[in-house]
Amino acid sequence: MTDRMPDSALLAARFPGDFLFGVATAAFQIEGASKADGRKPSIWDAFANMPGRVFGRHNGDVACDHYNRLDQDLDLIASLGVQAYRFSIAWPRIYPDGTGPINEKGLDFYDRLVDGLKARGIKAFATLYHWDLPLTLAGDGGWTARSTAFAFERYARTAIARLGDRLDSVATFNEPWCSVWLSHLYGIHAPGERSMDAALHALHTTMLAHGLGVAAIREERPQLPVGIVINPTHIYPGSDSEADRAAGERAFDFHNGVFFGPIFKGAYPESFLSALGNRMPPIEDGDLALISQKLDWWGLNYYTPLRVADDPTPGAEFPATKPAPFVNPETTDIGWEIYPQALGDLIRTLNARYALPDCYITENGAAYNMGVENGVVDDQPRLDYIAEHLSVTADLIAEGYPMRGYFAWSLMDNFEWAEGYRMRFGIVHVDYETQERTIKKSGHWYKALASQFPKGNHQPE
Ligand code: IFM
Repeated sequence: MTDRMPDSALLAARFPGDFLFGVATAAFQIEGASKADGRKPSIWDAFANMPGRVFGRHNGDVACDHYNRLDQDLDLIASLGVQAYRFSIAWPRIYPDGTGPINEKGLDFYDRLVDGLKARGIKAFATLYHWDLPLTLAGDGGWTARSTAFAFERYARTAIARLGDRLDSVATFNEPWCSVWLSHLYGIHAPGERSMDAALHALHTTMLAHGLGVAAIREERPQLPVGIVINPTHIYPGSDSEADRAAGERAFDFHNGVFFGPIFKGAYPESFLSALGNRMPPIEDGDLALISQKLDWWGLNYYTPLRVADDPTPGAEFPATKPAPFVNPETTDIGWEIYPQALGDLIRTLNARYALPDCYITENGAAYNMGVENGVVDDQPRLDYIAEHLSVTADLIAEGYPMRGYFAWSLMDNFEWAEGYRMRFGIVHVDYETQERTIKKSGHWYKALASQFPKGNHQPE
């Protein structure tokens, strides 16, 4: 191992004592046990089992076998010295058909999970939807059908009625950009649809489900902090030309504004509506008021910026942009440009445009695929990536932005969606043959940092 370790004590001193350090995962990516205790398939089980959708036809049947190794994994989280764990609840474990009878055994698993966190003094940050829509609901049109929003509302109410007393925080959705555009327009994620019309319907159903979910959560547990996790991108125009700058604005509205607008301003962006509004599903009276209920916090998942140029092709569909070259040629193993300053630019831009509540960085991390050698995983580039992004986060705090916590993505290597298991984001390595977990160099470093904040009592010098 090299000893190029950014000094964790110096970095820690730049954060307030109540800043939360955590690690994050999602149900489908780690749990496995896809048929256990009454769980039925989600759209991701079906998608992964179709040839050509996921690298190597990998699927979530076993994943990290977390469902069967819960206590050991909770001990692992505790051993990392973090104060919080962000996980998602699998809707198909709770309502295997999306609606219909509750599956108590599914709830029992999350009972054990939150109890296990409490017993170890770790805060529980739950996400209700991290992409595993019960497959039965696809029969009605999945996220393109308004009825799915009401199915989500019921699921949210049930989950919070049972678990809400021990949660520290709940998010309705993880990254609606992915479950809307990536899944229904670009076809990369389940259900693999490539239609603007389908995507526009999925957009409004998702926003409505968020609003109905917030109301249901508040009815069940009025004191439980509620938010949503979004993955906005900072958009840099490829040049200073008027055309590229206008393309950047359209891209902002399409990739960010369609979520931030309805949630934080009660309206979809005007440019988006004038281009595509006639293809949106009906927006019924009261929808936007529900969607824009005040939130207690929002979560930012940040990895890389987006660089765009104008696409002058006649008839190019909104936002009519094409990719512009990276500025930093350095990428992570998944091919994403490393550009930490975009995290700062993004937070400043979003706060200038919207009245935002407290922010948690609910995901940040890097894909690097190095393995175990002599019992050690030397993932220095991941360590550097995390340290640099934390340094930008500390700058933002110094500027007065309400950054309240940081969750490393991910606790451990896991099912990276269309990339299968070939892309590794963990600060803990997983050997998928033996299920052995090995804390990587980045994980040891992160532990040294997080451990300086025992229960949020760190005193900056
Ligand atoms: O693995 C995903 C996660 O599920 C959502 N945010 C991005 C991560 C890396 O691609």
